[in-house]
Amino acid sequence: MHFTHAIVRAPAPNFADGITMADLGVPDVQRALAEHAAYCRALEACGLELTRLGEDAAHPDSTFVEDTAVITPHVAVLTRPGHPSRLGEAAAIEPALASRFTLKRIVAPGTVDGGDICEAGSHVFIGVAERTNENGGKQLAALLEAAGHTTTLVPFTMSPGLLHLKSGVSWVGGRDLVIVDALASHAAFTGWNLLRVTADEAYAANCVRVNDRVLVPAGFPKTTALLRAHGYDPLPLDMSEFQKMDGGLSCLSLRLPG
Ligand code: CIR
Repeated sequence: MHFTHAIVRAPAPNFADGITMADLGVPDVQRALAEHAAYCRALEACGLELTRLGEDAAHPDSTFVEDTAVITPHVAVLTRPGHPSRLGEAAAIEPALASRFTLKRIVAPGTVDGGDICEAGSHVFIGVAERTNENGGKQLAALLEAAGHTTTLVPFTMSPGLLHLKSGVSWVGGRDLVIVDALASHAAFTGWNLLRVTADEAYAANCVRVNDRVLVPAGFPKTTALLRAHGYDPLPLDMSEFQKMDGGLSCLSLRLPG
């Protein structure tokens, strides 16, 4: 998978009013902006051209753009986010996507958050829990399969630290999945090469392969070493303020294949 572009949206001034289950305190918006800027520089360093959308104070969680769409080399799907306060984010990002892609859509009563969708080459794992419901997961599976992907629905139990499927599992290349203990025994991942993060580094399971690098949250040395040991080139980024809002590295961008 080679990415050439990404869409990002900086956190709005009311970013701290978003949804969170994390018990990590109130995020500092200035610091979040600095972390977001560093994240954007990292994507550019990986060779991506960025489309920077304006801050959207109508949606405090709108910096987490990944949840609004699923973009693969073969199909682009506008999601229908699963939390009522985030539903409007899909319409807000639609113009930026419609200018590039012929969009498919998840329709009611289906809901899908992009954070539940884990692409692993041409195979796609579709997490089903609170945000992505079974109806939405099946709609997405049908759209992806019509475009040539294979899919697996992965029912899981949402918990603090595991808001989305990708909070707990990321594909980094080949058959390699970085994964938390809570998901490692799931039948969906049988036959994959599981790079298990330790419980104290569970947040680092949300990492992102971007061309030659793997973006990882800073402060998780065992996961960074694990990735290096498997031949990957990790690029640590400070994510502290986004972690306070249950956000992982992947959710801050929509990466677009070239
Ligand atoms: C939410 O609860 O929806 C946001 N506060 C965090 C969303 C993070 N998205 C993601 O990891 N894909």
